[in-house]
Amino acid sequence: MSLKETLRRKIEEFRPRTQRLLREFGKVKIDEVTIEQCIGGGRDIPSLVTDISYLDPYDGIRFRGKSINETFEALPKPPGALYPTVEAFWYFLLTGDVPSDDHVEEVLHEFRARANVPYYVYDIIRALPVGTHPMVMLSSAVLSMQRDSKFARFYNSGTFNKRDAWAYMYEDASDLVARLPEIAAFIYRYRYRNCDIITSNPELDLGANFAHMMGIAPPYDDLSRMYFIIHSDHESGNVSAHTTHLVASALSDAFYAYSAGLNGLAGPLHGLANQEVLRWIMAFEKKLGGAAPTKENVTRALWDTLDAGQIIPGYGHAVLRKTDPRFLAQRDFCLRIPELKEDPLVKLVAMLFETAPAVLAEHGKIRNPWPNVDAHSGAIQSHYGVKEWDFYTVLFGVGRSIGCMANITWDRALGYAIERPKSVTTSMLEKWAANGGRQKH
Ligand code: HAX
Repeated sequence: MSLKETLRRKIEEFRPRTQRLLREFGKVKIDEVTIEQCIGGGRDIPSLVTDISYLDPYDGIRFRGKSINETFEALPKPPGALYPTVEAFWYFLLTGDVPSDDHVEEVLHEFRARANVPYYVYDIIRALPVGTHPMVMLSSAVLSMQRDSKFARFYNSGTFNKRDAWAYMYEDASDLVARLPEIAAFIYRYRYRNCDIITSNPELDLGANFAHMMGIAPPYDDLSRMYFIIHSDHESGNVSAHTTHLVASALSDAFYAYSAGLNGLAGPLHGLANQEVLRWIMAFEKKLGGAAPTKENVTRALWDTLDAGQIIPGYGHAVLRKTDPRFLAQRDFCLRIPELKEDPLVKLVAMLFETAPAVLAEHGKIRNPWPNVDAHSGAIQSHYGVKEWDFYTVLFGVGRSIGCMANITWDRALGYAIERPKSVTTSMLEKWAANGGRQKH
């Protein structure tokens, strides 16, 4: 049975659960909201539903109930590879089932058929002024493909109905995931390799093809598979996933929605932190002027940053209260490859891991002094020659599309409502504060 048919069956089976919750238990209370949560970015207010991943503050992310290591363990891998294909992971995220080799083969086939990037996407990237950030290139490229959205065509067809909407969202979502590696590699080679573009090799899986189009030898193929999988999804409340979900909730198609999500990912408190980490490390190395990094001078540099009122990029998290397992997955990758383990930048990342949490804890502001996903990726990319750090968030954007696209397909399948939380005024908060809480009428 095809992935789409399997998904159709799963959706039909699942829908009654959501409908029953709404119909029979819609008024059951699940939480209360404080003033601090209201002003402070909505932390911990349960107001989104997803079954694709769940983020536990201490255990980290679980994709469809599996930890990162369990996911790597369970999914089929290409011969000789350490990590599963993105195609296997896409099947798993969408359906919750571990795919067989035949299922993976079918997704590989499907992605090949979908991977053709329309010519105008490249015209748009080329038309952007010199010095444009690669995230603007990526977001513009994604937005431009809205022209060919199958969901938008269905909406305008006069036969639109909520029940079938997911199938058209699935079409756009799959097209987008299949095309992004080629667009990202094009941006890289266009911008940083004198427009020396390497054409796609459709015989390869998504991760290997990306490595090929980047012009980087193995194990960059395995790195790409691992990297895209760990960056895919982090439940729904993070800025990129939430923005994508929010925009799609207005029945905007996948291209409108993900372009918006990418713009959120481009913020330095979110996905751009990976470029900021390498920028911080390079500035630190420059300051050392050739001297070896030691725990003492790393500690001093961390305090200098904090004393200047700046943040330490790659540390802290809105939900996590422990070292991010996505950081540890990247560390594991380094430990498996001897030359990477000995790379000076990778060693410096390890030294920061040993020193920064204690400094941040002593500084006393941060709630979670442990590294997040962005603390490691730049050092690994740099080892394989991708030293242009303003490209790093584009890599994140390729990975994040997998989770966002799986989510908005299910959003439409379950008919989630247009998102519209309620605002209050400061005067109202002051009144409720004086009264010890909001008065019930
Ligand atoms: N360095 C210095 N100070 C930090 C800090 C850091 N890395 N992280 C948080 N703080 C400060 C905050 O600025 C805040 O200070 P004020 O009270 O003066 O405003 C205080 O500690 C409390 O913040 P928090 O509750 O611990 O953190 P938030 O939930 O508000 O924010 C962030 C979470 C991830 C945005 C934050 O920790 C941060 O800015 N980290 C650095 C940037 C970063 O690595 N971002 C990537 C996060 C992962 C991700 O989304 N990747 O895409």
